[in-house]
Amino acid sequence: MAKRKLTRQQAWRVEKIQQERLTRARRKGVDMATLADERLGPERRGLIIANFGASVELDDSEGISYRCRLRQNLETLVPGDRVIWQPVGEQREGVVVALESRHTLLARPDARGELRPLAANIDQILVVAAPRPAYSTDLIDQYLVAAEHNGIHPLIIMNKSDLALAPGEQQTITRDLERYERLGYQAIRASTRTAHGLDRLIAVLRDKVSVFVGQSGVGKSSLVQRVLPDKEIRVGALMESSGLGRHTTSASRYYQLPTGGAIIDSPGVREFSLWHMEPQALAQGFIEFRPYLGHCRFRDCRHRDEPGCALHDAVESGTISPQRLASYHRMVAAQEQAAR
Ligand SMILES: Nc1nc2c(ncn2[C@@H]2O[C@H](COP(=O)(O)OP(=O)(O)OP(=O)(O)O)[C@@H](O)[C@H]2O)c(=O)[nH]1
Ligand SMILES: [Mg+2]
Ligand SMILES: [Zn+2]
Repeated sequence: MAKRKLTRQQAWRVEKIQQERLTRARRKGVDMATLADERLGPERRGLIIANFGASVELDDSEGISYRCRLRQNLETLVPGDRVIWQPVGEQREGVVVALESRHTLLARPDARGELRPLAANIDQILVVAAPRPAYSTDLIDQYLVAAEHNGIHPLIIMNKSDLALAPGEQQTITRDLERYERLGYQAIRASTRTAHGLDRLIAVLRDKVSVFVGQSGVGKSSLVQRVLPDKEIRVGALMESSGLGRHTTSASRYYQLPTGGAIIDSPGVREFSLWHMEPQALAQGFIEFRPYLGHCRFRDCRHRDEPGCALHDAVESGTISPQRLASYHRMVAAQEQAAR
């Protein structure tokens, strides 16, 4: 409970800082326009399409694209961000002066463990997996925990349903997907080769801002290409020898959908490591655990072999799957390992 209160307070503080920054930037923008740079046009609203580091690409309200530099002291902008910007000159260029507050933000730690934002103002996360490169339910669970933690609706896409698999492998996939469906997560089998499942995919994308995440090489960009055949999207070839993806997509990008809504393609990861979260917070991210949390005999129960563990009882009675509890334990262990 204390944790929740803190989060809300933090959110409020972040909001306040952003509002102040926005006001300050507006004031500064007016000064600049009147005093110094008369080429600087009036302030406008924009939507970030891609971030190239020193500059960003944004769309104005008519969907016209501008390349913009960034005013100093702006935080990292990501696809989906709403900003205030000013055009400069006649070449569809400009300067971003402020970031509007985000209603959701998906972030992940980089190689150095620093949290980097990935996409903003998204409604749903499409966790893409495939038989090749082999998926891991641990990685899917990490995305689900991240989504739940950020209050973003997750769905699972099992791509490459056209691949011929051994019967055992096929059964494992079916069992894994059914486990997620029992938890209430929508799981869609799809193939960009046969178009299997694409109608269902297009239906869930309508009027929502969705981000595609998942391992490199599972076919995120290929799915985006299928949904938007008119766009040119770079798709990678799997390295035949290793079966691993190659990190074809190097930066996230926002694509408006003609049917309403948008999709953000993101670069794949080999591993998605969560930022540091306490075991209790991780447990909250496993939605089926929620009704049992706080009901163990010991307040500091680690849900391992303590007597009177509500989670273990739920596994015994079949309402929590042993796979998900084991996945939770591996996630806690990985966090402890990283903290050392
Ligand atoms: N058999 C099969 N191959 C697919 C399917 N979808 C994509 N692929 C192939 O998988 C490889 C990787 O596809 P991408 O779309 O680049 O994968 P990605 O997830 O965007 O990868 P990153 O950008 O590196 O994260 C390419 O060779 C695609 O042709 C599919 O449904 N079936
Ligand atoms: Mg890609
Ligand atoms: Zn317990």
